[in-house]
Amino acid sequence: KDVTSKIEYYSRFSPSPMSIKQFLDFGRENACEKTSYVFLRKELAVRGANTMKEINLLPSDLRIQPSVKLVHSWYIQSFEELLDYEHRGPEDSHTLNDFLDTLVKIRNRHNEVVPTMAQGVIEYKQKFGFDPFISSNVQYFLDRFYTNRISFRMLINQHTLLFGDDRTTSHPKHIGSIDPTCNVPEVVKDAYETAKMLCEQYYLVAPELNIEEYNSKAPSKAIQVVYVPSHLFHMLFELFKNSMRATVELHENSSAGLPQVKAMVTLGKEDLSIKISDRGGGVPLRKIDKLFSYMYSTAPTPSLEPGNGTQAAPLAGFGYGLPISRLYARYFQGDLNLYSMEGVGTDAVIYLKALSSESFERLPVFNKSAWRHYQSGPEADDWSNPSSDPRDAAKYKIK
Ligand code: W6P
Repeated sequence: KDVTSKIEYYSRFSPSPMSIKQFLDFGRENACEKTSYVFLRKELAVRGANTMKEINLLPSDLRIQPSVKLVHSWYIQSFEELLDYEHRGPEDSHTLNDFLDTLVKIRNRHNEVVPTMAQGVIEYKQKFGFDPFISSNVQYFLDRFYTNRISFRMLINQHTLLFGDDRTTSHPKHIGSIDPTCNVPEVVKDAYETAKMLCEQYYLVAPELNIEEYNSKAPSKAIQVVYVPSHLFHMLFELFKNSMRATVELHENSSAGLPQVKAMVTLGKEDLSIKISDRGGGVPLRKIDKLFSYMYSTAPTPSLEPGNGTQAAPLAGFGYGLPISRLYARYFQGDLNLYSMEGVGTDAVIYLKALSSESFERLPVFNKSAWRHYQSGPEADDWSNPSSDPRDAAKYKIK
């Protein structure tokens, strides 16, 4: 009956991935609150239990940091609140209303998970320094942990938007958080304008935007997709902030003005692709992986340091923006890649599935294979290392 054995029990189930199409069908035709309730009380417990099993496998030096323990306690608390519904039937209207309140409470409790985990990584780094083995464990864990969180919030949002009080205030065309006719270039412009405001606040200037569209299926039609616009906005906003910062910092003092940031939106049979290109000087290949690294990219937030309170927040670069944006892209079977040419500029490409029947959730599963990832020690590399065993050319000289 104790919470540990319940976590054991629910973690043995694998999460059930939903496709965007399923989310839609569910919300449109037989929008049945009782069915949704019965599905969610189990599915959320399963997804929560799977993640808690992985928290337990984190390196203990990291797991004992106060911030990590705090986040863990939120998961236990929310899991226990979900267990209260195990034996409450869907027929009682009190059950359904209480469940809605519980979901909102859980969502709010977990609002600060990302900055709190980042704080935990900072605490660890201050005590133990940077360790490449721990860093690869943290990368593996946080990618899965944040994907789980994205999925948890997706499920909660769908239920509360379809059946809760905020039902009437939401966009009439949307099904929960999904826009069945999400106009991609519109979201690109929207994200650009928002980033532009921040950029102008901080630097007093911002590069212009140039958008091109190629709809290979219907050349004269707007490019649309069945998608969660807030996820798309989140990714694009992050990319624009990075592109603008690089552009302004490289060209601030140039008389020629700022080079445009270009966006290209394309639609093919399988992929909907969005490329954001800047002429911000680029990033060497060696540093590209680091842009997605949780452990490299966590530094104390400058604006949170004492005596820094009145300064405008810097545009980007101190946080989890890029790795989490890539998780949003991958969550529905897409991806986010950077192609940089050092000295000139960077292309960032978001790939989405063009068909909603192909965008189903990509979810972490806690199993033996996941478990093994946390056990393996730092193995010897199986590629040559340029610094080890330097050849003395003289040895091979023919005398
Ligand atoms: C840069 C670095 C970067 C990261 C992500 C997106 C665009 C850019 N541009 O220079």
